[in-house]
Amino acid sequence: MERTFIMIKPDGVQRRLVGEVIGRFEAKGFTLVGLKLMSVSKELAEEHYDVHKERPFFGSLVEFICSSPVVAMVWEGEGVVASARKLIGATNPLSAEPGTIRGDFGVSVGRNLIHGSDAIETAQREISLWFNDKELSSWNPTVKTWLYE
Ligand code: DAT
Ligand code: MG
Repeated sequence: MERTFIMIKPDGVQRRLVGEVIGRFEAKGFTLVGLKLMSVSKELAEEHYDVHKERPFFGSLVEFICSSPVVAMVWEGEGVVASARKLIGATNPLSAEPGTIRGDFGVSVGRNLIHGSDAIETAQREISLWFNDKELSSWNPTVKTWLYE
């Protein structure tokens, strides 16, 4: 089953949006298989955002991610990687559609509340970067007969 890595960034935690975000993923029908609140080291933040290391905002992005705790999660379900990106919305919250997390709760790109893996291969890389196997639970969601035909 497909999995994706989702992180509620420091602004999302500080603004008390953890329950709201988890509620949206649950209500959609995805399954939570990993969850932890954590302070992020500079090394982990730099590795996570390695693809952006040449961008002008890289330093401030890493500093921001390390500034206050984040909530790291792994969610599971058919098509969850692409669907999570839709639930999250466009990178710039001002351009993000209403009904998306960024569209409903954000006003600036440097405070866009949440990260979601952008492709299946990225998700695999990010999940193994943030979680070890023992921190992930494969469980049988009994609701699935009401979610999938
Ligand atoms: P996304 O998080 O939607 O995948 P991204 O991978 O292009 O977006 O960028 C990673 C994060 O970097 C993004 O969530 C916020 C920050 N960022 C991106 N573009 C930025 C910019 N032009 N100025 C400041 N921060 C930016
Ligand atoms: Mg990205």
